[in-house]
Amino acid sequence: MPVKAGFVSLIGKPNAGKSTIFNAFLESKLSIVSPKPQTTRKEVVGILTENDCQIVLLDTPGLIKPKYKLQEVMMEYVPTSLESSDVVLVVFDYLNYSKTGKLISKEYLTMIEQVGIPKIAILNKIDLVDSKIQLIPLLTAINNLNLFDEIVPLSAKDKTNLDTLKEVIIKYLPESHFYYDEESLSTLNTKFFAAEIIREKIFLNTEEEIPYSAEVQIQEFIERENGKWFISADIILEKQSQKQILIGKNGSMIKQISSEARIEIEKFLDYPVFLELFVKVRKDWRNNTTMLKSYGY
Ligand SMILES: Nc1nc2c(ncn2[C@@H]2O[C@H](COP(=O)(O)OP(=O)(O)OP(=O)(O)O)[C@@H](O)[C@H]2O)c(=O)[nH]1
Ligand SMILES: [Mg+2]
Repeated sequence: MPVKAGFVSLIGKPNAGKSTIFNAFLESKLSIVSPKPQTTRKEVVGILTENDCQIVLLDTPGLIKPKYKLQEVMMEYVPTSLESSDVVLVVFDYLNYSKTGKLISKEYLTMIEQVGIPKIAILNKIDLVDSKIQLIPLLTAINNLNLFDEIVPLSAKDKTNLDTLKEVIIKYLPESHFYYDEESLSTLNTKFFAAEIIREKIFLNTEEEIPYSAEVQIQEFIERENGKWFISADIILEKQSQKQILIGKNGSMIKQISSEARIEIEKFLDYPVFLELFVKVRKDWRNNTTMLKSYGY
């Protein structure tokens, strides 16, 4: 039997649940998740290989109108992911639609319209309805776009209907050789995931502009005695006042972030880790092209 393989991008508004779907689908937490919008900043690659198919899933930053350079770069990942994709999954979430009554901006609708690949709409967060009837307005609105080959309602949180999603993706996947080793989970390295885990803990523990002004750079990632790994990372902020908040009273906030991050990094790597965090200030880094480049954007 011929094998199928291809690249599948996940796009949609911030907070729609793209990264939660990505992790649930891959049964592995590779992409960071938070209740705040704009958690994902770069393309995250995850690979699912089964006997006769390989799905290379691409998680992307939520669609926004950029207000500063970092957001401009974040939005460049979306068309780039689409260009390399064989199938696109556009995520709509029940909660956002029930609050705003809006599906997606015209600009991004046009972008999706123009890609000549199969398009699957995902209606996420269906766990929030008591009755399926409540989904009808959103289903109708998606259907009226006349854009999608399929619509899959699911709950990434409850992991319902993910098998249907997989079947639908495979249906539209081209016949192709595998792109990566069957054992590969991602093309990204452990440094990337460690930095992302630290960034997630910043998103979960801090408020207002701090998570958006924070960048994480791994400085050292080395094995020390007895198989214990030493990781040191810089957390870069934009202002001195943010540094004080992130450190917290007697260092309580940074200790909390560091402890949560270390536990999760250890779980991810499956070995003990010593994590050291340094908080630095680089004025207005989000608008500085040279700094953004040096941070891998
Ligand atoms: N109730 C419910 N909440 C969900 C579901 N999927 C995701 N969420 C929540 O929605 C929030 C946003 O989830 P993310 O996966 O980070 O969303 P995203 O689309 O990746 O967001 P960005 O990276 O900011 O673009 C988190 O609080 C999730 O727990 C779902 O199926 N049901
Ligand atoms: Mg995300």
